Amino acid sequence: GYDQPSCDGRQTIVHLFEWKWADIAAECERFLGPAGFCGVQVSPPMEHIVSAGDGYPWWQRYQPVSYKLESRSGNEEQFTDMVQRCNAVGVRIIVDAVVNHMTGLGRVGPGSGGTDFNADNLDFPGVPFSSMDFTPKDQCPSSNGMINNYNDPNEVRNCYLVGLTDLYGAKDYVREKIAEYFNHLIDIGVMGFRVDAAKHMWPGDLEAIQGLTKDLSTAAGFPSGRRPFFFHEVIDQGGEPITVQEYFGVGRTTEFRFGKKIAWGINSFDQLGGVYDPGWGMAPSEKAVVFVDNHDNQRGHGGAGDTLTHKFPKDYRLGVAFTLAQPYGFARVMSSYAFGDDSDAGPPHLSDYSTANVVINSDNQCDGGWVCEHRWPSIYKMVRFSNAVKDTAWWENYYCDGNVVAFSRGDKGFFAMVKYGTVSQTFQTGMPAGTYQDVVSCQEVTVNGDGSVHISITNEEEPVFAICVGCDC
Ligand code: QV4
Ligand code: CA
Repeated sequence: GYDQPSCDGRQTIVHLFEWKWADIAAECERFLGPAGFCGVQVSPPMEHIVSAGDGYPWWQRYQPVSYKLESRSGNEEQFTDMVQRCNAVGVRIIVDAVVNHMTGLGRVGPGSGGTDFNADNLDFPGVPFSSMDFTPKDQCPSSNGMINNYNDPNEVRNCYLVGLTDLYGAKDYVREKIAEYFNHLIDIGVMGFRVDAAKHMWPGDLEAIQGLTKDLSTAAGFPSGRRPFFFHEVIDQGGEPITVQEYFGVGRTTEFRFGKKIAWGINSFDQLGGVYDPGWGMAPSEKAVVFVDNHDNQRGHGGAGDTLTHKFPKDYRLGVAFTLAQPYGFARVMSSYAFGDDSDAGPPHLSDYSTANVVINSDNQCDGGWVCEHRWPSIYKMVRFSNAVKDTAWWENYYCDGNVVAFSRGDKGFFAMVKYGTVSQTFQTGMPAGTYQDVVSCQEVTVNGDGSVHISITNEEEPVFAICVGCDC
């Protein structure tokens, strides 16, 4: 089904936000493959607007001009090379698919691939889309044609999201053009799609579009008959008529409530036990994509508020480590660039505003404005833990005293973290007796015959401990 990633059971993807294709290819080979990542969510690869007037912001890439693979991250040849090199080391590519709309009103060409267009005339010759391919005005109930009222599903789906020209997903031609874009990417070897603004598309239209997609490419190493993985960006925090549940037939959904729960829970450990709250309408585990923050809410865009980010490194590490240790949802790790107070700022760039290379220092951490949370030890090492415990049920032996949280994952793993100071304490695990190495600190511990273990967490900046069967430090 659409909700199953195809990466041999690996459990975590990373969003390499605004990275160039050549850098992602290198990162797959030198880091993500060995670390056990399932895949990479890449920035939208299609042709987009170029807006000097707005200072070449990151959000240019959420305004499609055509489905040519010509973006700030590179061209089609570079994209294909990335997909092949990542696939070769078992890391799959997930494309951020912006198909609810084309550019904002008032925008004119050329786009990043040199293609002309005129948004006010609804003319996008690079696809081509013309005025007949956009949602007819009489389908949008709002007075100015924009989405103002999120309590009206017709308005949310049929009007313009912040002035973005809304594609008419009910139309066969539109569905076919979007599916053609997806199939082109599937032929190149991608594994799946994060559907941008899916809340603004009718689930029935998505079902029709996805129904036109090919199975994953066997030439790229996928088993025959495998459907692409789809997850849908639906910001549902309760309180609006559009819910994540409407999208379960077409894949997984982004579960924004999880990130909020993590922020609250890191603030007050007592709340962490309730990260999955079905009473709040949260998606069941097998339908949820979970994350601590994303490229929007880390900078005050969609769904912001109560969000942990790399700007608070210790809390952030605790939040992500806990996310990767616990059993709910399919996890995505954010990898950012520094943006200070400028929420529009694009990625690190050269004087011509082309994206700068990612810089990796001798300590394996990033530089040059790239934050690379995914390389922080207590984050990437927990990817190994989550892979090792994947077949276990919900957590067991859950312990929380307000300052320390610990739990085991069946007979495969045990996790603990501390909020303030250090800890030296005995805990109950479900693990077989033996000697294990904490994947984070590399210290050795012994699990006794009764499953108990005495551990010490002494690194106050990275106060996370995890042992698992078959994991080395
Ligand atoms: C401006 C005016 C409008 C006017 C319009 C047309 O503000 O009033 O109608 O011009 O003249 C940018 C600008 C925005 C501008 C718009 C159109 O910020 O001011 O409108 O472009 O030119 C990203 C950014 C947006 C950005 C957009 C397109 O976050 O700021 O808009 O890209 O470049 C909701 C949705 C959810 C969405 C979230 C942000 O339910 O789906 O808002 N999240 C996704 C992406 C997000 C992206 C989009 C959707 C759109 O994750 O990154 O928006 O593709 O919660
Ligand atoms: Ca729409």
